[in-house]
Amino acid sequence: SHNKSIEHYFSTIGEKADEIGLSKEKIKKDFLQKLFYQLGRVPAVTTSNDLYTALALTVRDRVLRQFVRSTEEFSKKNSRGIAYFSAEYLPGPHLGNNLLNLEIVDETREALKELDLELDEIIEQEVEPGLGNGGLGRLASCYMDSLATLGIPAIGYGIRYEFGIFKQEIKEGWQSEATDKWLHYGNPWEVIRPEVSYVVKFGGRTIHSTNENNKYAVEWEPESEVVGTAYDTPVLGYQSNGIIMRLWKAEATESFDFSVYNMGDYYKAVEKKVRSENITKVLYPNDENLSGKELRLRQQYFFVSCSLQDMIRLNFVQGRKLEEFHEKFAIQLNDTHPSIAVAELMRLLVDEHEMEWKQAWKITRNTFAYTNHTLLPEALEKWSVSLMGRLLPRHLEIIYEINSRFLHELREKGLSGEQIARMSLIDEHGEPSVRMAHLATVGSFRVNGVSQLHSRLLKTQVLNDFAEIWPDKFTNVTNGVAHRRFLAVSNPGLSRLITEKIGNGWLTDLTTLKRLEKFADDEIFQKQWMEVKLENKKLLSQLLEERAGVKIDPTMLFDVQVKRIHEYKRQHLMLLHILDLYLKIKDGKGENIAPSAFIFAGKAAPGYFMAKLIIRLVTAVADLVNNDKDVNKILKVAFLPNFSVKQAQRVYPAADLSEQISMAGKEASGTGNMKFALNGALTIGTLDGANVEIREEVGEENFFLFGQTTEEVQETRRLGYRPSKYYEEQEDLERVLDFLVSGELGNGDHELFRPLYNNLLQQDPYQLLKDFKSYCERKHEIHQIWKDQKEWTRRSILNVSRVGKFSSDRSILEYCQNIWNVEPVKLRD
Ligand code: GPU
Repeated sequence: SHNKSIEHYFSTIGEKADEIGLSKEKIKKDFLQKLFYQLGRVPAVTTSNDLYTALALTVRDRVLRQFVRSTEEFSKKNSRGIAYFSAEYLPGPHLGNNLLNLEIVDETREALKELDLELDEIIEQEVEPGLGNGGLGRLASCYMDSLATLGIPAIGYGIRYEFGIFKQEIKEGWQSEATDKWLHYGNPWEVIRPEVSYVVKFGGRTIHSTNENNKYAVEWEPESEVVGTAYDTPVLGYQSNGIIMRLWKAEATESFDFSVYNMGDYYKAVEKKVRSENITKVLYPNDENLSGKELRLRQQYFFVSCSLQDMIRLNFVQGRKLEEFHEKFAIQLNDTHPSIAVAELMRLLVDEHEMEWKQAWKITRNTFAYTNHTLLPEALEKWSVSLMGRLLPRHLEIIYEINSRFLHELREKGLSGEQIARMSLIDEHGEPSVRMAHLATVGSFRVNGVSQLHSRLLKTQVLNDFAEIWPDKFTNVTNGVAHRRFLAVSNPGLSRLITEKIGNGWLTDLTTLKRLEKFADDEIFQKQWMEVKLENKKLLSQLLEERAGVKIDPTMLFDVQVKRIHEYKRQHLMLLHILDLYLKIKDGKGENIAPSAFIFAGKAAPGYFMAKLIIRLVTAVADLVNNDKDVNKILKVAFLPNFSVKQAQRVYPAADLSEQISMAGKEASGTGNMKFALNGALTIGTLDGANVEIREEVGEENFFLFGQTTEEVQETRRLGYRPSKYYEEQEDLERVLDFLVSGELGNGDHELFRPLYNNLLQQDPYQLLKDFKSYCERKHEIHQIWKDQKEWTRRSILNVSRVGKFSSDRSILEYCQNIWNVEPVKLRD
């Protein structure tokens, strides 16, 4: 059926597949032309990057064609457009995904084969844009995929970081960071729009006056200005639509350069240029932690201001009045990183477009919706009032004005002084600061969390005061994942098997996977299912041998935890358990242990000592286990360096067991949990984030639950948690913890892991010791079930057939219905 729909679509406007380049012949011809005319190469003399670039350019033409068509359609419909504001995106490699969406994978493979080239090798060349830290950035890109597929007029605004998330290398067991030069080989996917650019001001002072019409007016006299230029990357949806991700790059303004230049100070002019361009130089590598750095606030304001100016321009281009802005657009704030937008839109409307405050506020509050992605106190953004006043003096005034009107409202409602202080946009404790989550909540028409549990905790705890006065403002949208990328593109074996059984309807409606359920007990199907998994595990084994130097028998149980390294995610709980198994085997008590490969990957924020020490512990445990002849037939441990979307696509298809073991109440949703389940891994997990809903969907008998609930965690803390109690009471635990400081790990250095040991025994803020026992028990049970491969496979099939809910298509439809009030625009019949 491939090509049908696109062919059909274009045939309605009188074009044939060959003309629009979907045939093998045309792809081959264009590829050779790109190679020759764009790169000056003939097939006999090329580098692998030439081949990649030529193919990418060939595909890009087709992508752009789709995009232009959709833009025309969208503008005819003139429905409300969605602007997704996100400081991070993690699109992953474009090529394979675009081929799938254009439905030209086979044609392209054939075309290349005729030239003696391998499509998969070329795809492998791509360097992905690492413009995000982890889940939040990847979610933004999953949503772009679904917005495009569902035909929703949308644009993703963000920052074109010159250096994305650092490249992680492991040196002597430690993480080391190298700069990510993702643009080094060029970027064939973006289109530069030099004429789409805006001036952004910083610093200086405000001048308040009454103008000639006797109107109160404020002028912002900045200290400096930079220009933001748009770089567009088309994001294709499955079969038809395309939307853009518009990323801003900072450049020096001409006027500023010239004025200094004319004064004869050439170096000063250049210095200014360098300083301006610094803004979009590098992504802050902190995940769920504040940097509090001025440059970060500059980045946030810079991209938000460019984006809002761009939207206001679009609003006028489309012949609309500014008063209708909120009818034309909804803006989704991806966490508080872009929340300065609330003040910026007010500034643009009131100061630059001379709108009355009240009307501007009505528009603003009907434009923004805010998604919260964490409850961790250390991740709730705050900016010191003094920094904000220095960098964005007018915005600080606006925030004070919003706040004074808001607090006035609260007083009228009769709230207590204490409650009002808690709700204020300004935190007066210690150094005064602006609470960005409060600004986002007050300035939005809707606030959502990212899983049922998280949204409930948001309402009852972190933003409880707000939920009480505005109960209808709060809602939930459980996260989802781009299943086309994370199943169709990255797991072709399983996709083929599924499609053979139930057809390919799952590509556009993941819930149709439930048709697989009736084959869960089918022995032939089980066997095919196991074969696919085994093939995927062989591929991952090869990768692990290359990248981690660890040889793994692909028949082992692949027990995997891949995600950012964070204490709350408890990678170290998994490590304590591995050490427990190690010691048992050494004692000759390993008879019940299923041969297991423990696979880790993930980056630690460069300044987060404990997280880096956890990585060091993974490599130390790997050294110990992999080199011990008594153990290494039963256990292997590997750390796959530099986890990325590209790596992720090779990991999920090969996993048997998915580790989702955060302390309950801490993981807002998790999305890796969904990707694993979709690829047939079973989950061991706590009742945290979306695990709760995954378990609900797959059935409790198909989910390995352990650990305390959120309520129990909180009760434990309330009662005065003393972790050493568990150390004293549980011999196994005592032995494992003491082993950390025995000198047997980390080349005989007793002190290496002392900080971790002390942390666990003295504070254990994430209650690992309390959950250790139930975790080990569950693991034991898992190992017994693993031995029954049929039973395991049956559960694996059931898991896949029941996770249809977790497509990002479903999430986006919920945003449309419950938040944005827009209907998907269907381009085809
Ligand atoms: N998340 Br806040 C990030 O990846 N980075 C952040 O700065 C913040 C949240 C994650 C959550 O930890 C994860 O639970 C969630 O699934 C994801 O955002 C997407 O909502």
